[in-house]
Amino acid sequence: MCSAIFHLLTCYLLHFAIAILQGVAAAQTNNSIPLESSISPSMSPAWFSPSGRFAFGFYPDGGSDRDFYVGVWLLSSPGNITVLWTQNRDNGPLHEDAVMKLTSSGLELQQNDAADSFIPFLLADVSSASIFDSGSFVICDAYHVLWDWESPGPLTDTILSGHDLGSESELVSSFSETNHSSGRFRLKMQLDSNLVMYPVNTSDKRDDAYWSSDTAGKNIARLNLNDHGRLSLYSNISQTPKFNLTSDNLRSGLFYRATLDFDGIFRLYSHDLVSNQTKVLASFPDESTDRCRIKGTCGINSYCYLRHELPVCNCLPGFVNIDVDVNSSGCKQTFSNNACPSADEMKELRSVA
Ligand SMILES: *[C@@H]1O[C@H](CO)[C@@H](O)[C@H](O)[C@H]1NC(C)=O
Ligand SMILES: *[C@@H]1O[C@H](CO)[C@@H](O)[C@H](O)[C@H]1NC(C)=O
Ligand SMILES: *[C@@H]1O[C@H](CO)[C@@H](O)[C@H](O)[C@H]1NC(C)=O
Ligand SMILES: *[C@@H]1O[C@H](CO)[C@@H](O)[C@H](O)[C@H]1NC(C)=O
Ligand SMILES: *[C@@H]1O[C@H](CO)[C@@H](O)[C@H](O)[C@H]1NC(C)=O
Ligand SMILES: *[C@@H]1O[C@H](CO)[C@@H](O)[C@H](O)[C@H]1NC(C)=O
Ligand SMILES: *[C@@H]1O[C@H](CO)[C@@H](O)[C@H](O)[C@H]1NC(C)=O
Ligand SMILES: CC(=O)N[C@H]1CO[C@H](CO)[C@@H](O)[C@@H]1O
Repeated sequence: MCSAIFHLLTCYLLHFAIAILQGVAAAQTNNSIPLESSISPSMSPAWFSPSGRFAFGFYPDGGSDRDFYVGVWLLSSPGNITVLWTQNRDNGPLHEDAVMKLTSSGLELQQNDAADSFIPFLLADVSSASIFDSGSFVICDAYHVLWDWESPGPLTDTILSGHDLGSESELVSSFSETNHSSGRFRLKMQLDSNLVMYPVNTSDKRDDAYWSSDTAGKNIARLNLNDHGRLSLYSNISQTPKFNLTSDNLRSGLFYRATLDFDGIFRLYSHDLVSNQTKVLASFPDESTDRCRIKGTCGINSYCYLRHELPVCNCLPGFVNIDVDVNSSGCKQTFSNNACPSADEMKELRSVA
């Protein structure tokens, strides 16, 4: 709520500033992106915040330098980006010839090598866009924020300081550390006041859950991450938290985010943008949790066991990985082999989580 007012003000002031600056030399640093500006992976891949640490634009993903996605990221240390949000994460990658342009009708994405490549990100009467040192990226008309990825936004796997995961909203983990398409886990702020983690493609049933805040019926409407790195649960009427998941961090000058990581653990991170250190401040469930107890870690027809505390997925006898490169993809039957499992294999199966 606060941030909406903040954005309203910034849009208004922005417009004001542009009006004043017309005919005057451009300010040293400014985060206003004028209409008709464009970005493209090969030339100018992104629009940057004043500090240069936050950006909206094309980033390479999936371990390839030829596949790009559009999103918001943090330059967390020299040469390393931390992706905070991805647009159309499940639409497949874009290529080097893609161009994103800010026009009065929104963000237009063009890609020459695909027939259906023109995907306008439709809005009306756009006058500018801005990216801030808070990670906010907003598109404005003359006076209002028309679009903001955070509030209430099309979130992916992360919330930033000052933002909420509202009632009935959920975060969905990324596919892997380097691929930000939808992955295997979700964190949901339920209508019944419980904050719960499930594998994706399950209904909201207790039996499917692998973690919960245990606050059902406690009149909780949102999970919030504040500017001091405190994760708290709030009712929809009070400005004081009903439950704290973490406490305020006393150190200042840190940027916080909370991410449902690809391994199904929801982690609170701090980023020190001076020393460029990233730290994990809290984890839910706890890091010491047996990873095989995180439901959904291994796919269908496979079982999970720990090797050096990390989960490994093996197919049941007579099955092979659906995707040979991804053990967690689950397994399908091999029709050439329908022999019964051997006694040894049966023994191993007893440790199935
Ligand atoms: C990311 O993973 C998804 C799901 O397996 C896949 O469809 C997509 O092609 C991958 N993206 C990249 C860039 O490898
Ligand atoms: C931290 O990262 C920024 C951005 O890449 C860089 O300019 C700065 O020199 C780095 N600071 C340290 C202490 O490495
Ligand atoms: C990038 O981050 C990784 C993991 O946090 C770290 O090991 C690596 O040193 C970083 N690279 C640079 C260039 O800072
Ligand atoms: C979930 O369901 C969707 C749609 O059927 C499918 O594309 C996706 O692969 C499933 N995800 C997992 C982890 O099974
Ligand atoms: C607040 O939450 C309660 C139950 O959680 C709901 O009945 C009520 O309509 C909500 N009020 C507002 C203003 O959203
Ligand atoms: C949560 O933390 C804040 C800040 O430390 C504190 O004021 C508040 O009393 C705590 N709330 C609960 C329910 O513990
Ligand atoms: C995935 O499966 C391959 C082949 O079965 C195996 O060599 C590899 O160690 C497995 N990796 C993980 C993380 O389970
Ligand atoms: C308000 C302001 O100064 N806006 C400028 C920001 O920088 C671009 C060029 O990068 C100018 O076109 C804007 O006028």
